[in-house]
Order: sequence, then structure tokens, then C-alpha cells
Amino acid sequence: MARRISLFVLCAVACHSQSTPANDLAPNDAAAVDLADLSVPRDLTPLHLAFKPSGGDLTVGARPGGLATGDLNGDGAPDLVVTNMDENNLTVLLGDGHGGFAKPTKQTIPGDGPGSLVLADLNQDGKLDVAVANYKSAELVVMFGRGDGGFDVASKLAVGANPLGVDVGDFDGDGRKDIAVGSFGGGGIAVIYGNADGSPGHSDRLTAPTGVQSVVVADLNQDGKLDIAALSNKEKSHKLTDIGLAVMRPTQSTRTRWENVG
Ligand SMILES: [Ca+2]
Ligand SMILES: [Ca+2]
Ligand SMILES: [Ca+2]
Repeated sequence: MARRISLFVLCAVACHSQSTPANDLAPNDAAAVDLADLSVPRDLTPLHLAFKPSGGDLTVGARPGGLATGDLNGDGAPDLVVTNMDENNLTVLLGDGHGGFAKPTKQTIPGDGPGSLVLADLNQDGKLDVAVANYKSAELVVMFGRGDGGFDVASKLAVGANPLGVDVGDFDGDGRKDIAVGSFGGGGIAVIYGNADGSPGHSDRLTAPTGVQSVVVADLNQDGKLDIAALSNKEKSHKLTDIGLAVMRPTQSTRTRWENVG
């Protein structure tokens, strides 16, 4: 029987600090000296953010493994998607734009153990699609969004054992989104180049330490080419000393040549 698991949404609440104005501090107060030296305007008090739980019962599925946000139905309000590893499905929560959500809906994902996911418009039809890494069946599943919160299964692709980290970027600069998938169980990082129809095309396999837990895509050295940073736990332990960060970047503006720089 599926466990009842809730998703908590924390809404930011802005509040200004209650700090004492500079001219109310004693002359020998160190803070007063600092403020005077920095010429901080009296009305520029620090801004802090607090968070409070959003109302409503946001129940998702058994053993949720991934969470992503994006506007699935094009109403301008961010929505949430959660993968449920023990149910082989995902939960969609359509947002109302005020922190509330419609009744959760579920959709089956082919394969076994959906965990990490990323939302992106892979087929360039203006609707967000989803790429999901199936941890147990070692597949990447691409599903195209219908624009109403639902998805149509488009394709599956075999990747390295126990894929965990997924992110997207246009690595080869052809205007189509590509997908990077890290593997916790070995197999490094797969860079999968998107076809014109949004389906996964050819791929590169980048060497990375065993135990990749997450990947992020960004132009880390600002040379105009997207890089990949991967977090790995080499010994599959929870000791910080076993955890490493690898950074890979392409050596050409086009695909196939990558180097590990860290
Ligand atoms: Ca929406
Ligand atoms: Ca799309
Ligand atoms: Ca591309």
C-alpha cells in the first residue's frame, strides 16, 4: 500500500530587520562606528526572508524521488512535478499563482524507479516537456507536454546504471535542448543530443567518478560553451571526504570533445 507523503511548499515572506537606527547607538558602540564609516543610509535596513508553509494538503506518491517546477499549462503560474519511485509515476500539481495548487494528478512513467527529472521544452512547441531518469531500469524517459499538465510518452533511452542527476542545455549550439544524465552506479555522464523532433539522438559518454548523484549545466568559465558540474560520492558513503565535484567542459564549439577540468 502506498505511503501517504506530503509535499510542503514554503512561501517567502519579506520582512525588514528591527535593528536600531545608527544615530540611536552609543558613541562607543562598534556598530555605530562601522555604520558611520560605511555611510549606510538610515533607511537602508537589511532585508530578511522568512518562509511559511503554504496551505493545503499536497499529497504525492510513494517514495518521491525528484521535484521540478515550471509552467506546464501556460497560465503564467508555476506548477510542480514530483516523481514517485515506488509507484513508477509522477504527480502534477498545477499552481494557482497564489501558493495554492489544484488537486494532484498522477501519470504513469514507463520503466522502473523514476527519480531525477528536468522540465524543458525539448520539441520546441512552446509547451514544457519532462525528461526523467529511471533509477532502477537505467533509462531516460522523455515525455512531451500537452500544455494542460499532462504528458505523452515520447521515447526511452538506455543510460548508465542507476541514473540520478539530470539537467539540460544546448551543448552543440544547434538551438535544440540536449540532456546530461549522471549515473550513480557507474557509466559516467551521458550527454544526449536532441533531435529536431525533441527525441534523444546520438550521445557522448563522459568519464566521471562512480557515484554521480547530481549534475548541473552552466557556462562556468564564461567562454560561451556550456559545462557540466557533477557531484559524486565515490564510495557510496555519507562521509564528506568521499564526496567529489567534477567539472567537464567541451573543448570545441561542437560536440564530441570534452575534458575533465576538476
Ligand atoms: Ca501553470
Ligand atoms: Ca514541448
Ligand atoms: Ca543541442
